[in-house]
Amino acid sequence: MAIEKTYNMIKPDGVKNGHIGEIITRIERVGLTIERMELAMVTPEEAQANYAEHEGKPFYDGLISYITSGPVVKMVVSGENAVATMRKLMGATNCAEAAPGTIRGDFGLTVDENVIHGSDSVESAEREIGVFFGA
Ligand code: D4T
Repeated sequence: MAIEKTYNMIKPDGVKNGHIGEIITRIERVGLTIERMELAMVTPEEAQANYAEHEGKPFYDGLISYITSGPVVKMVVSGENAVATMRKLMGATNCAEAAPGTIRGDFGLTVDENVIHGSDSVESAEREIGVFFGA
């Protein structure tokens, strides 16, 4: 199994509601490595680049204003199978459907404020790390 890198981001609701520590604990506990980490605001340019695939959808404008509404924690996480492992830890996109024990299942209630982002493939991770940390 190859070592992968993935991009994760604790979203504004996760930061505002005080879940940074517990989320980081879960990532470390499973054996993944946090390689880079920064508390920052997402700029409108970064938000548009990250969510280009959703432009035109009914939830797009709300998504951009939410993700730029307060500080986030940007992370590069690495380890064996890091992309799939992080998505397993995060749970389903909609917190209302995410299983108990997952980050979204435990710390969120809705799809529009869903606590954490994680890349869906190694290719997306490379692109997103470029968007949020530079080349
Ligand atoms: P992210 O990208 O935030 O990790 O989420 P996912 O990869 O799990 O889910 P996604 O790309 O389908 O959605 C991106 C982002 O949009 C929000 N969203 C999504 C929303 O507000 N309303 C919706 O109906 C959907 C489908 C939540 C995550």
